[in-house]
Amino acid sequence: MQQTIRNIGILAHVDAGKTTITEQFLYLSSATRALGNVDKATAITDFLEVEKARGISVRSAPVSFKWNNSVVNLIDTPGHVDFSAEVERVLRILDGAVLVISAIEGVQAHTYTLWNALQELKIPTIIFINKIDRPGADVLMIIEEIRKELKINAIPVQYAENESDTNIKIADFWTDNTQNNELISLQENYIELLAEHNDQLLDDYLNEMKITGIRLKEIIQQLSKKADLFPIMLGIAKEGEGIRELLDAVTQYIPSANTDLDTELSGLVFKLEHDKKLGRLAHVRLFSGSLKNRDLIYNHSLNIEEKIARIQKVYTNKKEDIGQLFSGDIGIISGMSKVRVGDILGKPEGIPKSSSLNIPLLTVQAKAKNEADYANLAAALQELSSEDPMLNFIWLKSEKELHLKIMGKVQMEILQTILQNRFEIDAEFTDPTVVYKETPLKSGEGYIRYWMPKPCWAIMKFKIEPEDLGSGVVYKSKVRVDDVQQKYQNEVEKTIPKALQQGIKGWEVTDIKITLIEGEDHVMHSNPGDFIIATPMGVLKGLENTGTSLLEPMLRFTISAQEAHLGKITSDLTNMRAEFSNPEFEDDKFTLSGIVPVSTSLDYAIKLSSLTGGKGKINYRFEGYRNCPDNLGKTREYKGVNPLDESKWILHARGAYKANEWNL
Ligand SMILES: Nc1nc2c(ncn2[C@@H]2O[C@H](COP(=O)(O)OP(=O)(O)OP(=O)(O)O)[C@@H](O)[C@H]2O)c(=O)[nH]1
Ligand SMILES: [Mg+2]
Repeated sequence: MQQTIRNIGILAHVDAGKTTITEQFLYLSSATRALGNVDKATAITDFLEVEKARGISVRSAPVSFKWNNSVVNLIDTPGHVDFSAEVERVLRILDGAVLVISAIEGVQAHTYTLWNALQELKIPTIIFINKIDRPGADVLMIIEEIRKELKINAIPVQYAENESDTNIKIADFWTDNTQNNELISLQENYIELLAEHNDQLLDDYLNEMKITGIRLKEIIQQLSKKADLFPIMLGIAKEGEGIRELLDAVTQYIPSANTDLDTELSGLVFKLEHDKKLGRLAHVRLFSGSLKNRDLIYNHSLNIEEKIARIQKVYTNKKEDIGQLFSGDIGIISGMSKVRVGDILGKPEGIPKSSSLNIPLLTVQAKAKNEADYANLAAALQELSSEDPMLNFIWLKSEKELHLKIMGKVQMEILQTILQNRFEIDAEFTDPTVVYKETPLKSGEGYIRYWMPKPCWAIMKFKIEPEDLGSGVVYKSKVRVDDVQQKYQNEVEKTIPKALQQGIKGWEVTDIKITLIEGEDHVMHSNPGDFIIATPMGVLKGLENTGTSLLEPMLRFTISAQEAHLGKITSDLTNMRAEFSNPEFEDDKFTLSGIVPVSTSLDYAIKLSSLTGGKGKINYRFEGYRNCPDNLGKTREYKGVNPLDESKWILHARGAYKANEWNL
């Protein structure tokens, strides 16, 4: 029988047991000879020093092993929201996922985010309820919670016997001839649910025919492979309970990758590392075609060809040369010096799109504790930013400032440790600031006549108008090509996004409509560069005329806690400028939802937890930007040379344009 391949991601809220499960898989499949342990800092996929020291995963980590005649490429992912970018990149290369939920903590904030993405991308997923050994674990209750909270079409394939006992046993849910009345009635309920998806089953059920467990499991398998239904399994990862069954399930409920070789190359870079000797190491999943050492391959995203040097694969803790890589598999390619994470190799058709989990809403400045390390720090951040482009690293050379975008404080602490361990740089960060944006207050015009010092000629008038929240940037030109040639107009359009990177309050400008309403070029004097230089001047002059208002990022939240804390929580929320609905009550608990600024709620999850003795929960997700009064937000100085400072700007921009380093 031909060997199949499955690329699986293991996902969960922080601490649910992903790395522990990965370790058990490796051990059980004989990929490793000793069982590693996160609590003893010996887990294979938590290999960074900082992961060992803190007991949390920070990076996605692929490993490979064989099970049931299938190659399983498993990617252990970090659960902390601050590292969502790592998970997001991995989501695009999966044939299936294991979503882990702790039997005690249940559905947590990040579980919702992950589930939404898995659904959007229609990834077949096995739900694994872990830690059923913990006192107070109630499997049936947690299954109901999962079905209700995630609004998921999920069906158990296992059952916990002797639950409140230390002798808890995981049994087959679809066993025939059971004497257990509770199980019989549960089976009936779920058969009805399954019958909604299968007409033959519905007929047989209505005709009271005997339906075997084997047949039901087959139906569940078919539906799971299409991501129409999701099996729920149970386990105690720490003790290896339920692991063999979960591994079997990976090969039964998740479809195998396309391993057809007679097709054109198509691959995606989902992770980037750096090696001192080999340079950039691109982790690639092939969706079709094949590759071998020294092949010249086409990078579709960069529109260049690069020669690959070596192809390797990580089985457990070290990389091994494999020389070639075939459709459906993942491997590590070295030799491509320009490759970036997210790049498409070969043809783009058929590569899954991405789904956004979280976007960084905070910005910080990095500083070297020792002034002499400044240039090294900049180089290190450049390298880290190529591995994680969401860091959005900006190096303002004239100000000697290093700016990054981050998701949260834990990410900042981890970055500091990585800079220390990997680059031997002592760095610190300023307090994070929310990433504000700005938008025009009213309509107005910006006029620019750039015709001195010669040779140059670009005359333009822009109309600037505010647009609805969340609408982004719209640009149009009403100027005829007789007045401004098309090639110059193209440069204007291309320069608009750069011109909007910083408005008059120092933040990115959005929700804006810009129309080029008048313009003039010159047969002799005009150059494309003149329009590139003039556009930011015209746009910023326009913004100066319209004025801008600040926008701040908002979160949509749901809080649930005990009724006794309602008064304190609502007063906290009011102080945080939250808008919220009336609470809903159930038993002695209440639930409340609304929206709140990111800037006022940064530490609220921790505060809520200490206020409620750990029982209160807050879930939130990014809602969008809203207007923010100037005195409650923050304006910044313009970074770099300001286009409104005309003579300085022209000098700077001409120099940059000539040197081909156009960087506003
Ligand atoms: N009681 C109990 N503890 C478990 C079980 N599985 C894992 N743990 C413990 O839970 C903690 C977190 O386990 P990890 O495997 O690091 O969890 P993770 O999901 O990889 O965490 P992050 O990668 O940081 O998101 C460790 O202390 C484990 O020993 C289990 O089945 N029962
Ligand atoms: Mg982990």
